[in-house]
Amino acid sequence: MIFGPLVEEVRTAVKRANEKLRWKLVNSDTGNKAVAHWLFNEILQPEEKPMKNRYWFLPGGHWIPINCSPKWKVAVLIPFRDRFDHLTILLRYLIPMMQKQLLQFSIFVIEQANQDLFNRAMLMNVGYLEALNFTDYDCYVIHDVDNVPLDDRNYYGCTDMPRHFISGLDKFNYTLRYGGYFGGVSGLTKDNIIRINGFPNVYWGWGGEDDEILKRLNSAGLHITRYAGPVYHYDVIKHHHTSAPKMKERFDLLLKSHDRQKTDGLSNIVYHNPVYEFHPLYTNISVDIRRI
Ligand code: BGN
Repeated sequence: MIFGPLVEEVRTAVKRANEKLRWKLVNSDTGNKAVAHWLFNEILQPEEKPMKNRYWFLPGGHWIPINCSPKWKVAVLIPFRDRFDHLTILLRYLIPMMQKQLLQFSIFVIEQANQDLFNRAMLMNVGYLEALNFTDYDCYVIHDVDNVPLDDRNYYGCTDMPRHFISGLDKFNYTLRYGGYFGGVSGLTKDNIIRINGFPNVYWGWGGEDDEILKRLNSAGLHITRYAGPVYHYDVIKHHHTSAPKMKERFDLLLKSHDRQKTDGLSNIVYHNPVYEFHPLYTNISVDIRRI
């Protein structure tokens, strides 16, 4: 749907990119920082870089506007495991929306490759660090896979950061359950993320990590912006999965979040051998994160 008649051309480009590029990215001794852009230029032939909707498309869901210099270079980070049916729905909305907004953007799906409890915030750290391999993003949108924006005027650039993008969810009659909610879809500049030492690595299981991220921001003197009104409404995709187990220790962790801010986050994260896979609409980074 996104590519229309270009779909075959895109499939071929993606296949070629996986053959030619992937190993260079995973092979850390190439010292990859921000070289993916260069690798794409150097290694892909012009016919492997299709154009669509006034955008230059690079395999793995990287979109660069052709006729304007974009106001923001946005990395969309989607923490993920086993929700492929949600992902296809989300991307169907997200990609045309961000193209209309003339942003430069890349979509990264950060997949937890094990059966341990899901750790959304640690995947966000991985996504932030791995995205540095691609280009110098100045804006990060952290996106739950099942939150679908309903109005394409909900701008995903990093103006008035840090931001919470949601004014209401369908399941709460388009309100929020509490004013300090910071989950679902949030936006941070690169500088915001560095200022708070990234995200906590200790939240395994459902809940609390978003509250801690908000606390981190506030204690760094960063206050969030949230706009009101229907432009910022989202629908949450309904599903039949059993809910993720809630994390019992989250109350204690939250109480002590201040003590961990400097030591738990980008400063101490460890993970090994992320696996890259380019897909037409996104780059999948699969990673077996472990307790630190
Ligand atoms: C909150 C959770 C958030 C979650 C929202 C969803 C906690 C911490 C204990 C105070 N917070 O209750 O993580 O995103 O619900 O509505 O569980």
